[in-house]
Amino acid sequence: MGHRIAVIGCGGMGTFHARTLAEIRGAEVALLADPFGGDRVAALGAELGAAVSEDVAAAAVSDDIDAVVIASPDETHAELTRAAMAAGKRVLCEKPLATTVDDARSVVDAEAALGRRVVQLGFMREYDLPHTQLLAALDGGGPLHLLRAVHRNTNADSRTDLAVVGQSVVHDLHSLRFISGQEIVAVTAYSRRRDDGGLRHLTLTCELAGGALGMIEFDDDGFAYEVLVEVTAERGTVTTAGPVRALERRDAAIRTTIGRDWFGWFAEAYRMQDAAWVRSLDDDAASGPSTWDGLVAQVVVEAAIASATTGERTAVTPPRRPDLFV
Ligand code: ISE
Repeated sequence: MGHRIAVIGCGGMGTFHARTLAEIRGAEVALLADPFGGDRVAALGAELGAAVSEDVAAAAVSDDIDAVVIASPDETHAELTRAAMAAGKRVLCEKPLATTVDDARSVVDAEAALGRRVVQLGFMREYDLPHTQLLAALDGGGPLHLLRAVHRNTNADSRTDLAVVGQSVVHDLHSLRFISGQEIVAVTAYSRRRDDGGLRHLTLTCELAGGALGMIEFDDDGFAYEVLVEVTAERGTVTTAGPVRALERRDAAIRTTIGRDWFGWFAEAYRMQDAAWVRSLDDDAASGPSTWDGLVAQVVVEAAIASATTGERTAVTPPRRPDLFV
């Protein structure tokens, strides 16, 4: 027996969380909620010994559980998080926190009103071993000058700009923030679009408050799923992986080691994240990436979309920061 957890939204991500949590000591997956789950989620419930419901709103506040993982569609994250918080639940909310700045701010304000952190946001790269090693290697390296983040996805079909930037590039924006410890103050986007107008390639030059430059290179329709980070500091350059991978991909034996999606690349990071969240449930307050990180990221997401639309350098207006997150 452990913390009784509801997983809300049991598509690819929610199913992954449910199976991952079921392996973690101190966690009991008690409830799976998905309005469209059907036989698939019923089978998952049977596999994990969890109750199954189609009512996500009720699941978020159920007396039968004490913590909630929110992995439902992005536009439902903020409302479900607010409801779960109001019902006294601890929350692990998948990114993005919301699909609008106003919605993200409403969650931050609701948590600030509670006076303690109860939500962890699913920016799981903070738990990824290469990212943590890179951070450790930068210790003592002096001021940061240049951060480069490469993100290749394998989506053959177009997505809206909000989906591309708000679901995917948001990870890279958060990486720049947590690696540098600096806020992004302005963004300049260059983009190449697909024939139907969807974003395929996006580069974002991010000016950081401390003077460093962040470069994000994003491809929504790459050959395989890859995420790389390289940071140049005063006394050297550190990278999470060598760019030679792109050439090695021609070799079939190596190609199989690079997967088509993030479940392979980041599986261990998700496990570490979920385990850290379960451990934190024994503490009085949540830790890890916060709703504040989600709000700041969403503000930059909107600036990046504006820049990709106008082609202009776009300043980022910092949101008001409640004391809880200082
Ligand atoms: C997806 O939603 C994720 O969360 C992955 O981590 C990210 O790399 C991918 O681009 C997103 O679409």
